[in-house]
Amino acid sequence: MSKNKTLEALKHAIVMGHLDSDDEGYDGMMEGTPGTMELVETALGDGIDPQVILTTFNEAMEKVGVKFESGEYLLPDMLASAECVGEAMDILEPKLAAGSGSGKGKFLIATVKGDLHDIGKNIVITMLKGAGYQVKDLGIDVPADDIVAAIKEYQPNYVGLSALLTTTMIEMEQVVKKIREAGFNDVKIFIGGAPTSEEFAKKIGADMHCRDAMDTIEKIEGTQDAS
Ligand code: B12
Repeated sequence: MSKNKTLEALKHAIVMGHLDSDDEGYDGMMEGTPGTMELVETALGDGIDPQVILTTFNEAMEKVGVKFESGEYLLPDMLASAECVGEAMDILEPKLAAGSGSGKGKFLIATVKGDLHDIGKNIVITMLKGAGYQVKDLGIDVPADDIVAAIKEYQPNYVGLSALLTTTMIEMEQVVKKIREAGFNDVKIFIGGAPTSEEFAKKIGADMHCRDAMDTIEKIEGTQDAS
């Protein structure tokens, strides 16, 4: 299979929630054919850059989102695709984090209260580790007060907040407010997640908005150059 075909097949497998060859996928017909796990191994074996594989994950999940929005997919279908990416990240993570140190600073990250999405956050974590940052992950659905308490304990240089819902991105404003009220004025606050934007980051007083994991690395390295 050519590299492009492998990536197309991988995207299709994720969209269809086809985890591995034992799994029947969304249409119940895919058992016995290579699934997400086998195709990620094939892609790596073909020498495809793990970053390119990550982009394929993104494209697949975009497509899943469109299917959900149109009513073609229900929640369990979206979850099946999410599971594919989650499991496949376990294969990719060691490749992306290879050769990492932890000397560039501490990064505390959380998905804000009310929000259960963590695929994007986990990709950002892997990339940060790979770039040499020490990362503390507070997980999903994290209340503002818990984030502030963790800052006190962990003393990070950076705090990252993730939200995928228009209803939960509003929570970020509370978190930023509480962090600053608690006197943590030097910690740099990064935000991300599909509904967020640079304009929104400015509005709520966050220091940085990042479109994706690559953008996060570029921007955080920019803050290192500046210091
Ligand atoms: C997978 C998924 C789920 C899974 C999540 C599983 C998991 N473990 O994460 C499940 C099935 C649980 C789910 C549930 C729901 N979902 Co959902 N979900 C998605 C979907 C399809 C993909 C999200 C994803 O993983 N994208 C891939 C990753 C790699 O991209 P990303 O998250 O954007 O992350 C990148 C950047 O944003 C950035 N980034 C992200 N976070 C951070 C943080 C920092 C600090 C930085 C710097 C950068 C950064 O870097 C990341 C990597 O490049 C999206 C569709 C979409 N297009 O986003 C809908 C979507 C987000 N969900 C949606 C909805 C409505 C829901 C539900 C309300 C459905 C329901 N009726 O119950 C629930 C809400 C549950 C909750 N309380 O959170 C809507 C949101 C609509 C809106 N505008 O608010 C979307 C957009 C689908 C749609 N088109 O309608 N969902």
